[in-house]
Amino acid sequence: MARWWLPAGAGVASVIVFAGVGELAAALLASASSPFAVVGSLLIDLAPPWAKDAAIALFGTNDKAALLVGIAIVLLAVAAGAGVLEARRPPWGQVIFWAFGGVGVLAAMTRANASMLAFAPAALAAIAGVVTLRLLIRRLPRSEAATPVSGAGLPRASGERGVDDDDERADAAGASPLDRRGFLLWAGGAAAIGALAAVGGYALQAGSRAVTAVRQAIRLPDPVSSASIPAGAELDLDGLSTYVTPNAQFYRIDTALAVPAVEPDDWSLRIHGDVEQEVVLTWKELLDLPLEESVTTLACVSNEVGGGLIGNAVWLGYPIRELLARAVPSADADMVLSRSIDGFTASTPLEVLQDDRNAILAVGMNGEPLPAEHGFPVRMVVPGLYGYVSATKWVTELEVTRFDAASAYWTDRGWSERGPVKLSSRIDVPRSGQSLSAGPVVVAGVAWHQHVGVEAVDVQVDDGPWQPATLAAAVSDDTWVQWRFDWDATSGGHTLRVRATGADGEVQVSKQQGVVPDGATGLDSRDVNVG
Ligand SMILES: Nc1nc2c(c(=O)[nH]1)N[C@H]1C(S)=C(S)[C@@H](COP(=O)(O)O)O[C@H]1N2
Ligand SMILES: [Mo]
Repeated sequence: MARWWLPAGAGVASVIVFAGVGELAAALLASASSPFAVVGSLLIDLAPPWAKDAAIALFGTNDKAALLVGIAIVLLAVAAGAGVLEARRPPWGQVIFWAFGGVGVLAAMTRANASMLAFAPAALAAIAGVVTLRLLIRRLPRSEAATPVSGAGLPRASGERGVDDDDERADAAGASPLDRRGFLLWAGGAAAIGALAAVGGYALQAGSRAVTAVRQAIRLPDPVSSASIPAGAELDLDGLSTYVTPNAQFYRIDTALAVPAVEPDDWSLRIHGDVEQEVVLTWKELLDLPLEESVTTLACVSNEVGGGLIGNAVWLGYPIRELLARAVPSADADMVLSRSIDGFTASTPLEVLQDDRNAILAVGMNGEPLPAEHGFPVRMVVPGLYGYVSATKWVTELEVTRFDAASAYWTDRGWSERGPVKLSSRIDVPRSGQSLSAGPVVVAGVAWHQHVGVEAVDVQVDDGPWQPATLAAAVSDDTWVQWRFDWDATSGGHTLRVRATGADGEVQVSKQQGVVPDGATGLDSRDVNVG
């Protein structure tokens, strides 16, 4: 049998593992980032019009399927070559697999509204492919692994591999070459596992594919009242977080291994528990209600001082207080336990959902239906509380109850049962490591104290006095506010510190505390070197 046959098989088995891990990871981590799908989409975007026309002429409406089959054929052929290459000129076969992964990562990251984990499926696929390839090539039967060396005992050209190298390889890897039958079992097993993962991953994504299609077709109703963002809210400084955080950049935190795929037509919200009147609300009923736009900054209790687990969005939704009024909570109830379709729960003080703040059932985020990973079709947004006690995504139930009668997901894991957002501030610019020169330097960032408001922000240089920063405008106290401080920088190393003061006179706590159990405290600082 030809020398290349088994190594080529190793390459093919490895690429099947590559594809399988890619699909499975896409299903679990980053819906819509399957390496196949994103590379296909990239090719469609890059294809010149004549190629598109030709494809449609040839394959009609099956042009997309044809494209995927085409990608698969090219992938298999190149992978077979990579297997042969790896047997003869390692690590060039692995390099080809890394390149597969690189193309997948690039294609995923350049998609419009790519999630932050978009790179993961292709990256994990590449790792799995390379590991499989190395594993299989090391187990190649000796006779097959050999390079074309003519005649034993002849000196080999440097860099060429010969039979003896097998022993080295075996020692290093702790794996020894197998006989042909054993090798075929390994390669076949790897391919079978890969194929299973691919089919499983593809099937797991079926729900999210269907929901993605439904989501794209949704046209949300116009709000009865729109949010208007004052021109002065956006300082528009390079490196400063924008006032409104684009959906693709919005942090994502949840316990969902796979993003729940919820069909709006199957969705309903049940309000029950200590209420006079149980209320059930369907998607259609919700969309028929007068929906309002509001701007609210959402923050995670796990956000470290200076961290990025915070974002500000324009939400479209309906006040929860109105729905609670229909249900009529009993007089002794003090908490609403919201529950998502995947079992996550949050405990929100009843009075917070009944006062005049914009505690809403949200259906829209920054002008589009909620992205799947941000709770499509419906989530809660409550100004002033950390997400873990208020911002239930894929919400399906509001149970009116008492703090002494029920507890929520994170409370059962050591976090506080209540989670008001702590007054805090962050330095965005200068970025760490940014090169600065003496003279005027802009220091800027954001500060927040949701539902209370930020009164002032001060900046301290080294151990100098606290100096007032300028605050930008904001829609309301429920959002963060940008600030800037114009610093006359002198050469040398300096430490910049920021401290916010709330509208209630509270000064940001400078004592450092970790995030458990109810949010971090401390001041954000930046060490800079002025040249
Ligand atoms: N269903 C569900 N909703 C959830 C969570 C979750 O794990 N599951 N996490 C909460 C936490 S801890 C936060 S900080 C916010 C984050 O919302 P985001 O991912 O849209 O930024 O969602 C909240 N809602
Ligand atoms: Mo969170």
